[in-house]
Amino acid sequence: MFKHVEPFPGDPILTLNEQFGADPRPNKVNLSIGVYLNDAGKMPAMRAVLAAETALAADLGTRPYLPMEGNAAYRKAVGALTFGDAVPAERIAVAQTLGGSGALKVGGDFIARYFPQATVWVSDPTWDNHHSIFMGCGLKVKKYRYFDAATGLVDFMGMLSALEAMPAGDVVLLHACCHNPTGADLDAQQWREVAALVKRRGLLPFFDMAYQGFGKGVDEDAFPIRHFAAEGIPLFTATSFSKNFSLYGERCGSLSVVCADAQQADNVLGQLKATIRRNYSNPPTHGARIIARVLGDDALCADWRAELEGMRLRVATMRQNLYAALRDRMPDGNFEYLVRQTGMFSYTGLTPEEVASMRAESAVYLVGSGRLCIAALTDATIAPTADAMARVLKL
Ligand code: PLP
Ligand code: TYF
Repeated sequence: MFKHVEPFPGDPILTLNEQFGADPRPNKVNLSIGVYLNDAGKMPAMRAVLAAETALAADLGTRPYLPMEGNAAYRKAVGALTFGDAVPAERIAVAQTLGGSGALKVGGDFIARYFPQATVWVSDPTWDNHHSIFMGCGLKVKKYRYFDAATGLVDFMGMLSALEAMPAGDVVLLHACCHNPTGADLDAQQWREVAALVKRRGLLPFFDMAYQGFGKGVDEDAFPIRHFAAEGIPLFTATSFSKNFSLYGERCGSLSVVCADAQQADNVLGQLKATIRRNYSNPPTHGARIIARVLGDDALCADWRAELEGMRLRVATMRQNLYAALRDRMPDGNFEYLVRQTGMFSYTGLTPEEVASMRAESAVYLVGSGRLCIAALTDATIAPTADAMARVLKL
């Protein structure tokens, strides 16, 4: 019956993570999967999350299904966290989703139904799963110029000319901050230019914000989304609380659609509900209750923001320290890209062969593309990582 089912080659990142788990070498360093670790090398349980969870434990009660669109308090708080006061809430359809991935899937299904001719344009390179998710929705996916390997920064002119050439009505996927996998982001002025172009050309932006708070700050990272929305551009936004609440397995995210008026937003929300109903019916309760409680309580929210800011600054310090360690070992090398890129990742420019050699000889794991997860570095792993890079680069 199942003879025609081919083996799954595995996800490039998740497979590496499994290989890392099975690696018996005690000094191994995992800089492959995109997770934030604290300086003890552990995934943190955030203070405000634990406080909210303790309070919720006193009030467990029954566990009915949530509505298709999710927890109402969560949706309201997430809308405010994403959009600030850029547009009235009544014009935004917000659904609770299964992480950022679920938001992309629900959004992709909606696009496939209401904009079936649209191509989804993703940056070259992008998170691999963008291709998989949108193609899985039956959409055509194409790449736009984004990264300049020579500078390690955005090829902004290349990006603008690619956007200029897209047919009106096509969807353009934009990383709001902390570009995965390159760490190369646009600055505020560049975002303003992109907004003007998108508006003039009638493109439909789909923001993916999986790392809010890890770039410049919680509100600063949402700037492009708020700016586009304030410019009156209809848009989609997928957000994720996996990293900034360290709640990976709770699968908390959101999909928002900014519409022209409240009537359209009502209709769009209705069709998001229909999409959710035929995918998984309704989202889980626990993580959304925690997040709604934290975001809805001034003291807990301030504590969450403060702890997240500490995490953001720790990543920035790891960037500086890796940069300094590489410069010490390879004075002729150019590692400026590390301190010019932002967020949880950097694209090192290491080849797949060099990455494989680092893994085989030094037990330091990067993604084959050369992506290094800065957020997983610690004081203890900077030196072995720099040593491993120096060994393969031989500068
Ligand atoms: N989008 C990007 C760019 C990501 O890097 C990730 C996670 O790594 C996601 C979406 C999905 O996030 P989640 O784990 O919440 O599904
Ligand atoms: O490291 C990355 O880019 C991600 C990590 O459900 C990830 O692929 C892992 C599991 C998941 C979503 C994202």
